[in-house]
Amino acid sequence: MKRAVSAMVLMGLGLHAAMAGAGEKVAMPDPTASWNHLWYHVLLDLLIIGIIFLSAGLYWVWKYRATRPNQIGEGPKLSKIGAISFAVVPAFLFMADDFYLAAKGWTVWNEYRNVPRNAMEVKVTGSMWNWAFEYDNGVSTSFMPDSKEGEGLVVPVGKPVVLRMTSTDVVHSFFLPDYRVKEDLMPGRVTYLWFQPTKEGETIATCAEYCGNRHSFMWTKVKVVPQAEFDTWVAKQKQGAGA
Ligand SMILES: [Cu+2]
Repeated sequence: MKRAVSAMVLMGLGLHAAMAGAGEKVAMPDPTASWNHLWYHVLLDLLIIGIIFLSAGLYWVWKYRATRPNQIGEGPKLSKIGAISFAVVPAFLFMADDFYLAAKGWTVWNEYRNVPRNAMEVKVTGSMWNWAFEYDNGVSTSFMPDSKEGEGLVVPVGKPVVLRMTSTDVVHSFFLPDYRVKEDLMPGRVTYLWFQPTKEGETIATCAEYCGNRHSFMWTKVKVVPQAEFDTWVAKQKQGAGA
């Protein structure tokens, strides 16, 4: 019994140390990659811990099964230390993992709070129930979810984008699911989030804080285009505004 418990602990700790070591090597400039990495880490940890506990459970179910009808079972006698370890060791395994993941999450969050110097800045205003974007070159766009009119957020690929955000009415939250980033918007305050558009194409951002009747319709297109196409788009928007 004691041997089974210590084998379980050693296996768990060994695997975890190996995984922790592997995690340290990953560079984390892109918040999307960092959050993804952390998420896969959580899944892997749960899988390993799950397999360890499930195997131990199944083994004991098999070992202490009834072998004849009306058998009165008798549990193994544990020493005091055995009994205490039986409760403390699995709890410690879980907690060590929780603390490790919490610390990792804290690290990713702190890194993510630093905006790259070369980031393109876009001002975002959330209102019940749409989004408006203002670029520092003077271009401004919006998106009307009902009519699907408006350009939404257009950004060039490969350049970090920082959104400086505020709200005109209630609390909203700008959520970019494909980029794993989300931040609240409040009246009278400017909050920010940044992301690294690595792939061309269209995705969506949606409000993630309940803000009234049409909250679920409060979304916008987010388009990632090549730099040249972005420059042409900016020129066209400026022309449109001037005309
Ligand atoms: Cu909202």
